[in-house]
Amino acid sequence: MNAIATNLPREELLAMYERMLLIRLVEEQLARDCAAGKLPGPVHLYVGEEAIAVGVCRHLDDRDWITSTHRGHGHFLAKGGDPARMLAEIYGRASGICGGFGGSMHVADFSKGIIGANGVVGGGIALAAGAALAAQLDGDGRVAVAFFGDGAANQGVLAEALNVAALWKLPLVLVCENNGFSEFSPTATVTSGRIVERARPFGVPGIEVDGNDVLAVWQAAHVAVRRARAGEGPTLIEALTYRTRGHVEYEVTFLSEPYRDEAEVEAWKHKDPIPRLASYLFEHELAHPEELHAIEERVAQIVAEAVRFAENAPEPDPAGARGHMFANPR
Ligand SMILES: Cc1ncc(C[n+]2csc(CCOP(=O)(O)OP(=O)(O)O)c2C)c(N)n1
Repeated sequence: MNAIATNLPREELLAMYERMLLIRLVEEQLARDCAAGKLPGPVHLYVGEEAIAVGVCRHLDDRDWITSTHRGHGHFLAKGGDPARMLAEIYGRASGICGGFGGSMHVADFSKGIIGANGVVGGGIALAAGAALAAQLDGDGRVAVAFFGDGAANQGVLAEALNVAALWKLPLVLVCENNGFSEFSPTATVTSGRIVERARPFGVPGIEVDGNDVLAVWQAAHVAVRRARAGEGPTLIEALTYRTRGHVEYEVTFLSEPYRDEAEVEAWKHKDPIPRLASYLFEHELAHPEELHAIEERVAQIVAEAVRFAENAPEPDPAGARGHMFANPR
């Protein structure tokens, strides 16, 4: 671990612990909701990958932009999105962050710089490149971050974004979350070479990082965001991680056979980023178990209130659906 990350103030470490936990508890809630048949649409959960969104977004403020993926709840919450309005959106309610018309794969909040989750694999990469160009034209020091998966790294748009961002020195940070799978295909069966090395032909720095170590992610993002803000151009970060839940929550209902080894899943659960940060805090005498317990209770309370808000919110008026489809409806 780099010296800067290990010298982080205790408050910063506790804030990261709390935010990772918020994502985890919201996702576990959604897993239960999905199993109970409560959700109107599919959810792709981020369980096990929380350190990436949190370690990166700690360097951003509301004016910076992020783009996300179909697995986007963690990015939304890490960037400061409201859990209650996100849950209401996923439950399809009028108080949802997009009025209940977007659902899980479209949670967005421009006031927080969250351009949105995205059902188009790789779609967020181009949107972030555009946001980075806008930031550069505005000259106000904002940066844009694209989160995307290893599957998305095989879309041509990554090369296009690397090319133009390197050429124009755009304030862009490309964060590939390599969780070992693209739907049900192991990464090794669909991806050649190392993703991090795809930056090199464009003269862009590439940083490979343990995506389950929030301090390592924080450190990599520190370097990349500083570079972007200083006008030095883009960076590609490849964060190695694993999704310990399915690709999509209800996959058990349509998969005829398992596509991965249970022992592998269990092994990765032992690298869970949240207990890992807790162990770091205890080992370095930066927190007592009671303190973390108090954080856990506080976060559980926030999630319970968010669920209550979402459950009690009204359904949207179906007559309004087309109003959200066009900027200037005729
Ligand atoms: C352009 C496009 N192609 C295919 C799909 C179908 N699809 C949805 S998720 C997914 C896998 C994406 O894998 P990855 O980018 O590694 O993200 P992960 O699900 O692992 O987080 C695919 C192929 C899609 N939504 N969009």
